[in-house]
Amino acid sequence: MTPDSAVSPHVTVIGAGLAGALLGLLLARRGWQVDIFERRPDPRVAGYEGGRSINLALAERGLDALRRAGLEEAVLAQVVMMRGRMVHFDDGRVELQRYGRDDSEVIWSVHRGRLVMTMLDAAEKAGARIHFNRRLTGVDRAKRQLELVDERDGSHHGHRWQVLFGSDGAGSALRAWMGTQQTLGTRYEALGHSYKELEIPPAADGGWRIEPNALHIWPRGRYMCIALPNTERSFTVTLFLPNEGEPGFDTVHDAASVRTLFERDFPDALAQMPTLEADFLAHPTGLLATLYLDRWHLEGEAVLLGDAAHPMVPFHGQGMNCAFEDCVALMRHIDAAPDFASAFAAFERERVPDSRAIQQMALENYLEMRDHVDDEDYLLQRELEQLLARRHPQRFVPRYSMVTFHTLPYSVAQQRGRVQRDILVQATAGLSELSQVDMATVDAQVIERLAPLPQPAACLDAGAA
Ligand code: FAD
Ligand code: E1W
Repeated sequence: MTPDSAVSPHVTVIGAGLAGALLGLLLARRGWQVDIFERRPDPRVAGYEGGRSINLALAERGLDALRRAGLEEAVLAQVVMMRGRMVHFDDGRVELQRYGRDDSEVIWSVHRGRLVMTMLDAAEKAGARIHFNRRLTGVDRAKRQLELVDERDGSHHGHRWQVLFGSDGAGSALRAWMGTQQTLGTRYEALGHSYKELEIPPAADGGWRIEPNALHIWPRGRYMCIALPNTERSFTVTLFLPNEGEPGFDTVHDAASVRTLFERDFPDALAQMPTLEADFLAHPTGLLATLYLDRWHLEGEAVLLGDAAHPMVPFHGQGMNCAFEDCVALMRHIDAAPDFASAFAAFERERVPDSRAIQQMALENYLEMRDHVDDEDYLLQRELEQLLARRHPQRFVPRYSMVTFHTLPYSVAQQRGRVQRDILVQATAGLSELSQVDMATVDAQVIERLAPLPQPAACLDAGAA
């Protein structure tokens, strides 16, 4: 479908966050007349007031989408490379565990606000109209009229719509309204854990206080801290704790209790956090949950994407990456389908299984990082995994790598990950060293059960030919 072939070339996007800004840009580039409505003020004027983590890990899926949008260069000019996870063990040991094979397999720490602003500038240049301070509060389906409120003065505004794109995040107002028109098949799963953003500022001499080219993790069993570098040479630290318990956000709730927790469990981080108590008290506590939906669209009238369609826990660092991948997939279906109803249905059919897969893998990654990083069986399995990845680079690709450095569908990464784990568990059962593993049998298993992955370069060549 093209804007010329459509009944109306007007489309309306709700939310100018990560997904909304990119989708608005892609739609405008194709010639659609785009109106984007955003609850908050223009971050380019008002300064970015992101209520959530100030930086994000950008991986291959997100970068691939930005590349297609022509924004790779502009975005890579504002990132910090992260080569691996720097694990801070509770005995004080620190170890860098590389994410990939070499510096071609790394992830990038990017400032959320700056990234959104880069995309908004490009969207406006492409002709999109962005309306800030406009919160969606209601939809009139018969009159095709939106109700919007300006939160600064409470004033009400209207807008005529033809097709609605819901990129208004995890608390989506459009999703809530769609749920009043048809069953969406929603299932909410609270994690029982929340998070708080803290800071490691630059050193007195303006330098980095800890290693900049890594994602730092302090795993502590049922809870943990992480830190991502900012280009300003500071780090955004995120503390993840159960809502209740020892420790939990119910008992860690004031300056004294947060200092006690950090003195006991995160002393090396505490030494670099002069504003710990002030940050803890000033910043909101964020909830974590997964929301599964069976339906993402209402006929050809409305569709959900990004966090509005599939809120997930953040432990794989894929929420934004997945939202960007959604935008590219949705555009592909709009291009190919005869009308919005069939485009949205095809998008839903393709992406619901993939979003389920990354939602589940994100949950599993929380347990893996908090608990297993120093468990013996787990370490032997990881050792064998690395060996198999070297022996069968086309077939045995660690699940983390399939998710982070590849663009094959998440559901394929999950399925191959199951087969790989099965091979690792079977091959190491009852063993304590790599030298005891029967490699001939394991190699045969890999060849039998894991078809070679298509090579990205080969795909491109085949496409060009
Ligand atoms: P959002 O970015 O939330 O954007 C929604 C927009 O809609 C906002 O601008 C909002 O103001 C606006 N809006 C909301 N309601 C309305 C309304 N009624 N009317 C109009 N506008 C409205 N992902 C990664 O890929 N890597 C990471 O490292 C990573 N780390 C994370 C760490 C934490 C602690 C958390 C919580 C999440 C993390 N994520 C990460 C996930 C990522 O933040 C989300 O997946 C991503 O923001 C989703 O983009 P979105 O555009 O769908 O939603
Ligand atoms: C990444 C918020 C966030 C973002 C991330 C990651 C994690 C832990 C978290 C996953 C990971 C990059 N991860 N797993 N092991 N090390 N890192 O890869 O984005 Cl909590």
